[in-house]
Amino acid sequence: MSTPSPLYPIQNESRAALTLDGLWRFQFDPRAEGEAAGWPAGLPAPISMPVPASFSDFFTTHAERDYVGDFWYETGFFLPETFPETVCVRFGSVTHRAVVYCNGVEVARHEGGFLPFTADVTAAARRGAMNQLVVKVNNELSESTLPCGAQKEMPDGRKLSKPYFDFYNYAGIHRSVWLVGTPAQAITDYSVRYELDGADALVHYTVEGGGDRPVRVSLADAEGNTVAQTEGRKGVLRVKDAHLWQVRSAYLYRIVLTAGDGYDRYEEKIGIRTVKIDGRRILINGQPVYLKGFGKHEDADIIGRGFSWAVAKRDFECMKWTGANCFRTSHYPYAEEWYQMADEEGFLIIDEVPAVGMMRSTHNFAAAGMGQYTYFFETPTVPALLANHKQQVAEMMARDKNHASVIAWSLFNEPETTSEYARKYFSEVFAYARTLDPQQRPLTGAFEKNSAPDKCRCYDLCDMICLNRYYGWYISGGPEIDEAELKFRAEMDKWAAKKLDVPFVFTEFGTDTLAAEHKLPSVMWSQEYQNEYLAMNFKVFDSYDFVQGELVWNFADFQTTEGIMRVNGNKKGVFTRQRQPKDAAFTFKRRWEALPEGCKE
Ligand code: EVA
Repeated sequence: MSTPSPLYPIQNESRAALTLDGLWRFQFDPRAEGEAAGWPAGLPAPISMPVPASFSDFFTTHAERDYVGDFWYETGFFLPETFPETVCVRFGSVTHRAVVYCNGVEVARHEGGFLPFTADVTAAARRGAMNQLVVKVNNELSESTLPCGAQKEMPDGRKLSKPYFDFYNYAGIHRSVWLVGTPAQAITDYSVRYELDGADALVHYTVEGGGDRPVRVSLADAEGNTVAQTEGRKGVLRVKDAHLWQVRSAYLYRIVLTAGDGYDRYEEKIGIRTVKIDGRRILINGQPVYLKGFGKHEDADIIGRGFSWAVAKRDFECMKWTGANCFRTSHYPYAEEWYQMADEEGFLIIDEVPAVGMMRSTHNFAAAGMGQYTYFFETPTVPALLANHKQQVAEMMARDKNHASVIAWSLFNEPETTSEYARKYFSEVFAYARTLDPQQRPLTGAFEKNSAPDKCRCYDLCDMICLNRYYGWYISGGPEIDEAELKFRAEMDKWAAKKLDVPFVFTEFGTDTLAAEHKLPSVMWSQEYQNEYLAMNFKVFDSYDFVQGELVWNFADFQTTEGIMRVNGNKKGVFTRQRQPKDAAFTFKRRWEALPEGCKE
C-alpha cells in the first residue's frame, strides 16, 4: 500500500489521471441489506445516476429526494496495461461516508463528506481488463459526525434527516472521481512557506515520497522561465525580484518536483505571498487588507452540492463584479477546484472545517441568532466528535496548505462556547491545529450571538475573531431596526472595551429577501428592507476600527430543510439561486468598489 497522498491528480510522463465522472449505476438500500446480499460485487437493480452530483434533486418523489440511509454507486473502468505501477481511485468527496470495493474487494473506507480520499486498487484491479468499482455511501447524521445532526423515524419506518444546521443535507458522490497512476515510490506531498527578503522571496519547501531517489525542485515564472532551482527534500529557493501574489491581482509560479532521473514528476501552480496578523490588521505581503465578500455554499439547482466548473465560473464572475476579495467556505471545505480558481483570481479564502451544528437544536440558526443557550460539549459522544474534528482539520490542512488563496482556517461555525466543556474541547482542537500548518496561518472560527463578549470562553483561542450577527433580522427586525442598532452597538462597545488588539471580521450578517418582493415603506423580506438593514450594519461596522472585514450571509439563496422559517430554502442571498442580482448586489458593488483594498485606518 502506498501512503495516501493529498496531491491533486495530474498527468505527465510519470503519472496518469483519468476521470471516471459520468453516468454511474445507483441503488437505495433502505434496509441496509446490500452487504449481506452481495452488492459489493454488483448492484442487483440499479438506476442511472450522474457523478458528480447530489442524488436528491433528480428525483420526483419525497421518499427518494429526502432519502436517508445507505445507498450504492457502481461503475466500471478499463485499466490499461501501460498504466503506472500504483493505481488509486481518488474521490474528491463522498457525503458523508463511504466504503469502496474494487472487483468485490474492500479497498477503502472514509468518514466525512467534504474531503478527498484515495483507494489503492493496485492489487484488486486487473490490467488490460474492465474492472468494477462499487461504493457504499451513507448520509446519516449524529452528534459525533461532522456536521452534527440526527434522524427521525417516521411511522412507516422511513428515516428523515434532522440536521442541526441550516442547509439541506445533500449527499452523494459530490466531486470528481479519478483513476490515478503513479510510480510505486511516487512523490506523495510537498509544502511551501514564504519569506520576503527585500525584493526577493525565499520559498522554504519540503518534499515527501520518492523513495531514496534524489529530489530536485525548481520554480518557473508565468512565462515558463526557470527562476530558481535546487536539490534535496527540504530546502530554500531564492526568487530574485519576486512577483508576489496580490489580493485580486494574482501571479502564479509553477513549482516542479522531480524524484530520480525521470522517475516521478509533480508540478503545481503556487503563489508567493505572506499572511500575518499584526495587531488588529490582516497583512498580505505586509500590506493591510479589508476582507470584502461572502459566506457561500456549494449549492445549485439540480446538482445540489455537486461540483460544477460552470457554477464556480459564474460565482467568481459575480463576486468579481461586486468588488469582493474574499469568501468563507461555509460550512465545510469546498471542492479543490474552487481554491484553484481563487488562486488564479487573487481571492482570499477563510477555509472552514465541517464543524457546524454543535448545539442541540434543529433550528440552530434561529436559536443562535436570538442568543438562546443549548449545551453540547458535556455529552458522552464528545470523545468521538473530538477525534473526528481533529481528523478533518488535519485532512483539510493537508489538502489546502499550498493554496495562496487560503489565508485563514476556520475551525468551527457557531458552536456552544460558553461552558467549561466547550473551552476544554476547543483548546484541544486549536492546540492540535497549531501543529499542522507549515505557514502557521491564522486560526479562527465563527461565533454566534450567544458567544457574547462577557460570556464566550473561547474567543481568545482565535488569532482573529469572526462574528455572525443578525441585529435587525433575528433580533429587533423591521420596524424595530433602530433598537437593533442600539443593541448591536452595545455589544460592539463591550468588545471594544476588551482592547483585544486582534482583527474582527463579520462572517455573517444578512436578511432573508424574496427577489420578487418590493414594498414602500419597507417590510421584512422585501428588497428595500435588505438594503436598509445593510445600511445600518455598514454604519456600525464603520464605527469600530478593529472591524477588518465583512462577509455577508449569503452569496446566493440556497436549499435548506423544509420549515416555517424557510421558503423553499434560505433567501439571504445577495444573488438568487440562479445567480442573478437582487438589489443588494448593487449596494455591495457601490460600497466595495469605493472601499480601499487596505484596512480602514
Ligand atoms: C441563517 N445563520 O440564519 C444563517 C445560517 C448559517 O444559514 C447562521 O451560521 O447563524 C448560520 O448556517 O441564515
